[in-house]
Amino acid sequence: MTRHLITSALPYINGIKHLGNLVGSQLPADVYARFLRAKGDEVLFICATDEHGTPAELAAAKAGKDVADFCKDMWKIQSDIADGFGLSFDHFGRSSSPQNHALTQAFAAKLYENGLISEVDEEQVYSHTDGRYLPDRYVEGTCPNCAYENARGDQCENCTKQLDPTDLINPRSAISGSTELEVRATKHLYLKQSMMREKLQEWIDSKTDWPILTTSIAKKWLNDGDGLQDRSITRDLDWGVPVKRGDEPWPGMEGKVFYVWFDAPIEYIGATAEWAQANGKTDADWRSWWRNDEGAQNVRYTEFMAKDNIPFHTLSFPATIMGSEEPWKLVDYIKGFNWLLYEGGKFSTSQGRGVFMNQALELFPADYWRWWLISNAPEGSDSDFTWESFQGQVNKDLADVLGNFASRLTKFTRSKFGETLPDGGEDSELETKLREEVNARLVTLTKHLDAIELRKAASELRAIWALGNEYLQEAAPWSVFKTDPERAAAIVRMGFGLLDLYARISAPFIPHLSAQLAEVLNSNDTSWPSTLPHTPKAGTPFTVPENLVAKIDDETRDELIERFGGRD
Ligand code: B3M
Ligand code: ZN
Repeated sequence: MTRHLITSALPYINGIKHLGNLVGSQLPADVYARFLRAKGDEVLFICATDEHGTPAELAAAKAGKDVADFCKDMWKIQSDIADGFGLSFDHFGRSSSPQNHALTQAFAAKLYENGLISEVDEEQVYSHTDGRYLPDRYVEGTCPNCAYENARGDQCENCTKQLDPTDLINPRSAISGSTELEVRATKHLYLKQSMMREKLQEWIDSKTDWPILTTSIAKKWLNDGDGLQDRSITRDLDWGVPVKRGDEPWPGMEGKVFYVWFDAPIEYIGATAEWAQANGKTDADWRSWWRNDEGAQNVRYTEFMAKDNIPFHTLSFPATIMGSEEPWKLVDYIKGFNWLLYEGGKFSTSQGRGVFMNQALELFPADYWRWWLISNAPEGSDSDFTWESFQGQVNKDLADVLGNFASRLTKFTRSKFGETLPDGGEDSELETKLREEVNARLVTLTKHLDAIELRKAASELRAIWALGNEYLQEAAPWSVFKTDPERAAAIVRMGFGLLDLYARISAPFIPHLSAQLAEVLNSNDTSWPSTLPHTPKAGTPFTVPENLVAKIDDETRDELIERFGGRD
């Protein structure tokens, strides 16, 4: 049994996330976690809100709330939405937790001890209009790398380049829009990432099985020399992890906090410590997931994230881990995602363009979204959410193929045989052929899930569902029944076998619908099957599932295009 540590990139606390955020990290991580649990592996699936930094302060100010209160309320909202989508985190933590504070300060102390932190007189943007320093996102302007005009002071969204506010061309305040900015000197801590170049290079080079998207982004920033500049890891802000060396004060750094991208990945560890505390476990329990000297050497650690987060996870966070010279676990596999577009354009939180997670849940059951998003996950390239495609896939795959199979089979069986599975009849060549086909496809499905190839996995699952319909079509129990009821009995029992299989193998993708399917035979075996299991026994009671999947009609689709600002 393998022990799997799985983390999803931590959603920022600044607002409710859209479908693009969901498919770029939390959802695929959930599918993988559910699959591995079904296979019988030990899984710890961790996520948390990323609560520090300027985005949190800006959002709290906009909401007219104290930042700590804002974060507390928004954590609850995000946590409830995650539940609504069936995201099966073992713990959904908060980067503002005491655990993360302590770990972040401890890492900083180690890095300092190892000569990897320097104190630098730095230039900071000061705004006269706003009467304050403007770190990171408080400054916006034109990207020096790609000329994108709305680049933020921490990173260009367009080309993923990590930036400092002073790098921006034509900078302006994100609070007031003012361009009356001045560059002033203040002292900050720098992480000497450049000293780690060789180690990081060697480590990335050893990851030959990683997706090209992940390694290409890592290598790009590693090799252009720029991505590995020494970076400032402190900020002139109130909200965040206070700069300390472990428990000790850090002379000259009073009133400053660590940069959000320094403490956020450490929260993967912090949230694991929070998980232990919340579940009455010991320090040794959480450390066994993270410390190679305390049990984590046999843990496989997989991270999920969208492509703009890749530089931080392939370079910055590993630099922190390696630089500590302590046996903390490094990631084993990074699954990165491209962008999900909305009707051909960008999802935009600021412009409210696209579908947000709370709205999605109000409109349709979570599984409709899960199914569309996973089937169209932006793995190899960007993918495009359109209402038409969403409608088409829900109606075809979930209603016509899966839902229809379940209701046709159960209704027919009840009408001819009553509410327990009928006796008699033997398998024919048709069933043997079906078994072979299903088993072959099961091998492929399992292979794709093991490799976290989610689109391929979804399409294989869809093909297995389709086999059920084709089988019923060909075996035609409704006409066979007239002349040979025993044979019809064998056919429907086979059908129930498939239904039960579907409940189990669909669960990572559509857990709620799968649970409804499992209820049909009241089965509670959720383990991952390697072959189509034996057909359920005659006499087994069953129920007919109600309202499995409701189709989306054209009128509704058009209303949604209208309401969500479809095409511009
Ligand atoms: N919060 C960025 C984002 O939401 C960031 C991820 C942190 S992962 C440690 O895209
Ligand atoms: Zn750029």
